[in-house]
Amino acid sequence: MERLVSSVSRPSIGSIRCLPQLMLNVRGAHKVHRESFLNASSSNYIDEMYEQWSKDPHSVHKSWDLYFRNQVYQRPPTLGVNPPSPALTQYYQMTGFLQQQPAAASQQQTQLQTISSGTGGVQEIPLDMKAIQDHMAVQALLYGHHEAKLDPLGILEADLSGERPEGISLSSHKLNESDLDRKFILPPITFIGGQEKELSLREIIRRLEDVYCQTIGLEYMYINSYEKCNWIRQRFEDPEQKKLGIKDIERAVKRLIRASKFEDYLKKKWSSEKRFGLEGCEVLIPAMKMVIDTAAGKGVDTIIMGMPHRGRLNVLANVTRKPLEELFCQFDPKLEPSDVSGTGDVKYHLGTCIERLNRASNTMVKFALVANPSHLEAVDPVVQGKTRAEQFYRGDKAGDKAMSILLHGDAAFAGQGVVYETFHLSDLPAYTTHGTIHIICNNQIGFTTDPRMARSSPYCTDVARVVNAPIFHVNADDVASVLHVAKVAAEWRCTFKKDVVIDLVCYRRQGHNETDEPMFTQPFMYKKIHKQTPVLKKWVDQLISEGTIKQDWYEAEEAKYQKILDDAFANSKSPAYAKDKNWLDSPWKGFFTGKGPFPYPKTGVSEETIKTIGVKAHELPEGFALHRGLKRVFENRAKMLQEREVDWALGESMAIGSVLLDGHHVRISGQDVERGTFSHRHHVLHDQDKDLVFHVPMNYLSPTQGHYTICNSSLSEFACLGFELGYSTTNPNSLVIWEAQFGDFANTAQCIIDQFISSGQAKWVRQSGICLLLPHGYEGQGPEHSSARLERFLQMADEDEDQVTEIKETKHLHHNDLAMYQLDDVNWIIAHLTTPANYFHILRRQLALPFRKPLIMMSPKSLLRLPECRSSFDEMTTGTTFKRIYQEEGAASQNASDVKKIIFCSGKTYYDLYKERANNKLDTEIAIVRIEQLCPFPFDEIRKELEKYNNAKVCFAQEEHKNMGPYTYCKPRLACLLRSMNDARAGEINTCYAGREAAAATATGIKSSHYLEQKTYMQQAMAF
Ligand SMILES: Cc1ncc(C[n+]2csc(CCOP(=O)(O)OP(=O)(O)O)c2C)c(N)n1
Ligand SMILES: [Mg+2]
Repeated sequence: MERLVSSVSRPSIGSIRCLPQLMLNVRGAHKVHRESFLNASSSNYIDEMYEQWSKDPHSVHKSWDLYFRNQVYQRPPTLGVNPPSPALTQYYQMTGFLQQQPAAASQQQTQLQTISSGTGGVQEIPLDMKAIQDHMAVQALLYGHHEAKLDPLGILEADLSGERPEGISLSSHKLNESDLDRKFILPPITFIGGQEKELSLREIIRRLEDVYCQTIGLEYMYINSYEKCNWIRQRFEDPEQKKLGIKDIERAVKRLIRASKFEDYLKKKWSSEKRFGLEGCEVLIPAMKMVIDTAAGKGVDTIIMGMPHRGRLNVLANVTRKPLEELFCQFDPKLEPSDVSGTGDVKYHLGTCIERLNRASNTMVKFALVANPSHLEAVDPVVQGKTRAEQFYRGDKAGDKAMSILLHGDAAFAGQGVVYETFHLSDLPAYTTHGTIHIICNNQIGFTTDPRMARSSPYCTDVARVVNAPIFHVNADDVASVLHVAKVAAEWRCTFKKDVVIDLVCYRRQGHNETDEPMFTQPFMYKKIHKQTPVLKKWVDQLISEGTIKQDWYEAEEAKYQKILDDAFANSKSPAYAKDKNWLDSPWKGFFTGKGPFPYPKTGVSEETIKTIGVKAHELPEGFALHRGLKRVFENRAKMLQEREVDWALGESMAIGSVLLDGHHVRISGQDVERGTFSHRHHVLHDQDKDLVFHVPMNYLSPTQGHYTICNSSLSEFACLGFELGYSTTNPNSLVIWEAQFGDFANTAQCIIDQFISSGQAKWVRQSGICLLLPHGYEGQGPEHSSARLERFLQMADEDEDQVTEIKETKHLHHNDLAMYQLDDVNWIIAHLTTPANYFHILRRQLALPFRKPLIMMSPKSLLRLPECRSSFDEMTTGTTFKRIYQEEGAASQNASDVKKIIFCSGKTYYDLYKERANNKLDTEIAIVRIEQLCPFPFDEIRKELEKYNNAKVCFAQEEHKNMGPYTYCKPRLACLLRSMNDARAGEINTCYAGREAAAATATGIKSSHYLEQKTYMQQAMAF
């Protein structure tokens, strides 16, 4: 793009075009008008605002509130001199500057504007000058980036708009070329003057253009903080700040050599292998290293990273410094991992964890690159959760030690909703990681799709504006600018603990992957790319010609790295490097190192413990005003405890309380979990007389207990579940629970469920004990408040429906208990429980197992208050354990051979069946067996029931529709079991079904249909 003002001494057409561009970008003026903080620059207006604000801070716009709170503003002490010219007055009016005070401006032509300077002093500036300076600076800063030369190819504008705004000539704004040589006092919100206090308009524009319209484009003026804006201005407007020392240059050249030669090497050795190379954005490596060096210099020692396919191998090799042997052996199809079984993943998805010395800071830094699926951006919240957990476990309350870096592609960053959802976690008290550095590898293409067809926002980074993150766009072919931006971004994060975005505007030298032909779809772009000199050569040629580095030195460095690559390649043939454990992003040192066999855990606790929790979980601080309704709830609970009983909520409290008392950390999050969607939990109590005074009794059980975090979440399932998953992988000795508001909504987090939770261990040897509570049950609340889609979770279980599980030899732990073997062998546990005691045990079992498995729980709604749904202390005390099934214990069990029908069921259906059977006086004829743990399927225990009720018809009952619920999962397993027993009833199971008919929607929205369906299936269940 043509330079707007070529030099101070050349008052050209260009300069005439430039002035309004900076001063009155039409789009810009419009935006300024809309942003109340920036809009009002007149002192009258500010005074009015101040006046209003002093009386009532809520009466003004939030931006004004922040402005005055920050104490940037001081009232003007005097009236001033210079009247604004009629042209300027007209101009202000046109642009909306004077809309609040036209009379004041024209009458009081001597008014002064007073604002504090960046260094805290107060300057008096005549209004007309002040206004023009302010306006100019503000406009230029706000919109200069639209004119910046960000595309290394010079084709696309990074903001997708190649058009100059209309009305670009000076004359259309009542200004002319003579104004360019007028001197203006520089406002304190700019550092372009250096030592100078005033400059000609031409020079001001030239300097602003140099800072804001070259290879760096800055967006930050929406940040509601004078201090933060000034902080950024200072770092970019002062040319001294950008200068690199020779050491920095040499270090960056070496890094660029590594980044570039690594790709060349892979291309040469494995030309037909997909690697999603970094060519065109090699500068990412020195940029990331600069970020890391800067952060490490400020005390960060743990960096958790998430990134997509592009350049991932390069990041592993040159940022985390994963041994090249371990990378190269991934390309060898003959080398199988020798240590752990699993189905594995492609090499550009794997994670890793490496600790190494950072030479720049001379400190040890731990890197974790989190494994991820192809699903772009899905890893973002997982990284944040892991980072938060790292910070929690080491008491890093402000994120001084652990920090996350997220890398993104331009198309994915703009397109994927989870990016937005993750941004919204960034400042929440229970989710913040105290600032993330986002780096976009903006190659201006997504697979074959041009950004003009892929997004509606000007920049691919616009989503970051929702959290007021500063966005630094930079031309990736200007290495020095990239390094500066990277340094400032890291300093920003470490100073303000807020997110920041680096937009590396680059290109993609190959197709989407190395086997793709990009000319099919991007002929124009790729003709340019083919002619584009690689950034390493470009920069090194420049440095050599300037005499900054020597050719010999450069060649020696190149040769050094070539040797490293060759040596690693030779070594990589050894199977010693092919180990799955090399790819673990969260190794758990010291976690169950024994080989087993491990006994099935007894998860009961002493009666003393139960009583203590019962009391302490309901104690209040002195003078705490509890809600009247809650007092009644607490009284009822006290009565229940007196009777040695618990309901669902108390069973949960007992599980959590006892885990806490064992010293473990517990974290429960989700929408409205503090109270509980169904108002049953009440773990966070609010003082009725004071705002924001609340109490979490479960954190006051004992001084040695683990910490309890219970937090309501943002209204996002995808990001919040991802976050908790990441959290759960960091430390196996804590209980991490995510609760859906209703189970139905969990499918907006389907990607986390499918790609991470159900298959994470198989793909990435990464275990997680996360527990999902998914309220499920048909209670006439319509299609979206009934089903958590139990069938989907069951269908994803990796257990063979045609095989009765037996203990087999495994590579991992030894087991001689079938229940343990099954649990270890399966990808996740799925339960649909009927008693508070079993709920208590299954939560406790999560931590008692010598391995970690995700637990998917269909959790109840009406059972929360059903009087029959209670458990005695006796089912929870020492020696008791989780029951995979509940046998029939009533009359039918006394004469099992006479029983005509055995009904298998799970969850709340049991209580309906129980009542119906009693009403029909069929207690001796029908046995009901509850399958509490659906997956892994308790073949051994069910076999005993089938043997016991050997003359009974085998039936399965469920309240869900036939194509949903547990039926489709249980039917083949029951049949398989009966076949294995040579039992003739194997065929019957196909016909004996009681439940709703197959349907498209999960539940009817019509109450009468609901009741009819309920009645019909009960009748089916009771029929013979
Ligand atoms: C959620 C999701 N949808 C679709 C894809 C298929 N896909 C793989 S890469 C890609 C383009 C990504 O473009 P960009 O984010 O700009 O990254 P780049 O490949 O250009 O580095 C697409 C659509 C995917 N991996 N994930
Ligand atoms: Mg792209």
